Amino acid sequence: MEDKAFLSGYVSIIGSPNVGKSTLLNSLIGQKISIVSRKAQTTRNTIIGILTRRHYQIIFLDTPGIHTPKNKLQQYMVDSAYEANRDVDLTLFMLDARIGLGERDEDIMKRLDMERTLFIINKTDLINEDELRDIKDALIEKGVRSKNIIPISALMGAGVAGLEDRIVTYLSEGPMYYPDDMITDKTERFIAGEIIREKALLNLNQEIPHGIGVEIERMEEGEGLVEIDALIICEKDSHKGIIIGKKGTMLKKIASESRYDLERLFGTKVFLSVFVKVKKDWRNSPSMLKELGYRKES
Ligand SMILES: Nc1nc2c(ncn2[C@@H]2O[C@H](COP(=O)(O)OP(=O)(O)OP(=O)(O)O)[C@@H](O)[C@H]2O)c(=O)[nH]1
Ligand SMILES: [Mg+2]
Repeated sequence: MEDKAFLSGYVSIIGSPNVGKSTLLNSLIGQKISIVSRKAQTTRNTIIGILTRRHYQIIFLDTPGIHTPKNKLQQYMVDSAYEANRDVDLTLFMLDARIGLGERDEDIMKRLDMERTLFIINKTDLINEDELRDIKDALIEKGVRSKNIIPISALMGAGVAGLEDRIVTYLSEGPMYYPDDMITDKTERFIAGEIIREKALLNLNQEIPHGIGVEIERMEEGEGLVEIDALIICEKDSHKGIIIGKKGTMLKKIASESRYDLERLFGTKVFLSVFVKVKKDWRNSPSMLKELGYRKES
């Protein structure tokens, strides 16, 4: 009997902020590689997740939510999302079932190749059958074929295995682009910074977390431990005070939650020290954006 050909391909996950793109990536890969929070604009860079099975490899691109940019950081985020969608074999265009098809979604749809797009209605655990039918109808009215509409709950894992099977039908004969034990292109250093940013997002309110950047200043492996010095960058002195909190309680909380996740990530003890520094308007500073990895080397 002849061996089955190996299939591979690139699949982007795009959509408005907060619809659950990173949750889906983590669910497909089976490990947390992209940070998640209930706040919009959590993901800032395109994160690659690699899924390798016996007969195929899928390279997923989790992208920042598409929104109207108000500063250079946000412009970078939106550009990254559209760029990731170029030359892919398939686009997963994701909607939040509670919101349905928003105005911005219609603009995004105009830029998609309908033949190579699956429409993913996520968070179906939060709606009923009638509401789901209404969203499907709205999509069909826009010219989407009903077989290309896939309801899932990324958080609960419902429909995710079926989605993977559908994705495989869009792959073509090709190489294994990455080694089979590699699940992301991001370095441990990058993921460490993201984990700290996630804990800041979870613990801080209003505009503060959106103005935060995390720089890993030092990361060294010692005997049975990893030492990490991190810097949280924020935009205002008043923000710095809030991030540190009364008697340092907020910063301690962010650091200890981060350490917990980092120890699981590295499978070893972690010594983490986190400092806070103000850099006014860093989200519009080309040199700071570059330093934090939000701008291409030029
Ligand atoms: N109930 C429910 N919540 C979900 C589901 N998928 C994601 N969420 C929640 O939705 C919020 C946003 O999830 P993310 O995965 O960060 O969303 P995103 O699209 O990557 O967001 P950005 O990176 O900001 O564009 C988080 O609080 C998730 O736990 C789902 O299927 N059901
Ligand atoms: Mg995300």
